[in-house]
Amino acid sequence: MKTELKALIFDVDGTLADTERDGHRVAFNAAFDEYGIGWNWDADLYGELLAVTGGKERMKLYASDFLHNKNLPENFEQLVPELHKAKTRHYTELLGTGAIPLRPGIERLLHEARKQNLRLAIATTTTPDNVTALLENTLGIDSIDWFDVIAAGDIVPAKKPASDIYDFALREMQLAPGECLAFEDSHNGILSSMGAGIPTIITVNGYTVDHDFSGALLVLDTMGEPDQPFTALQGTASKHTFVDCALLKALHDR
Ligand code: XBP
Ligand code: MG
Repeated sequence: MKTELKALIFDVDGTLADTERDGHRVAFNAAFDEYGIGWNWDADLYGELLAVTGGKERMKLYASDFLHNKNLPENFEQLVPELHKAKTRHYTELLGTGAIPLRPGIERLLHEARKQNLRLAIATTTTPDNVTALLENTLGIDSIDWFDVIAAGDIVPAKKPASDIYDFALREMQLAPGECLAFEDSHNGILSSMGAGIPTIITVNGYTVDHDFSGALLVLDTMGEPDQPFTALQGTASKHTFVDCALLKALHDR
């Protein structure tokens, strides 16, 4: 017997909103300026640094693989958490200005899913404060409670591509992977969600359009809107032109 679709689990960065180039990157650079360390990550370099998830991990990757651990700020290892705190402050302030909107179709889909009693969750590598700031500034303060679990940041030992964050969300919701669908935008993201056994739908963005999404149920440019149809890049959505609960249930039953 087929399992019923009970929950939707969303990645945040790149999936709910295009946060990386004009959000996280800008906040990292503001933190580097604040601490006077002379680093500046341009949009192309940042794309390469997205190979690793997690902001602290990303700064360490830059130091080791790009600077070969030369001319690092004094006490770099100890400075990383401090820099990261400053980066989170800059990022949440930026979100407070309304600079980063949700991606097309996200708000509509969340409202519809709630009406249809589908449970909602978040599984992300970013810092919890960043998730609440994005939700509050785009959907309002009450939207935090729409999610059964907001699994974020350092609550698990291994970040994506490890499956830990999705495993955590499933445990918290007491659901089996086959009762859920995951939404991701990146190769590391789908490795994580599929590693937890959750069928996954992808919406790509500028940084991830060429990633390997083998095994995805569907790869789309966006979730689409009734007046803004999506383009399917991998997989078929039959007659559907935007992601709604009917399409999700059909994909889940396949
Ligand atoms: C998101 C990330 C995060 C953010 C920065 O990956 O890689 O590192 O860029 O967040 P995913 P923090 O969308 O796969 O979860 O600086 O708060 O770690
Ligand atoms: Mg992502």
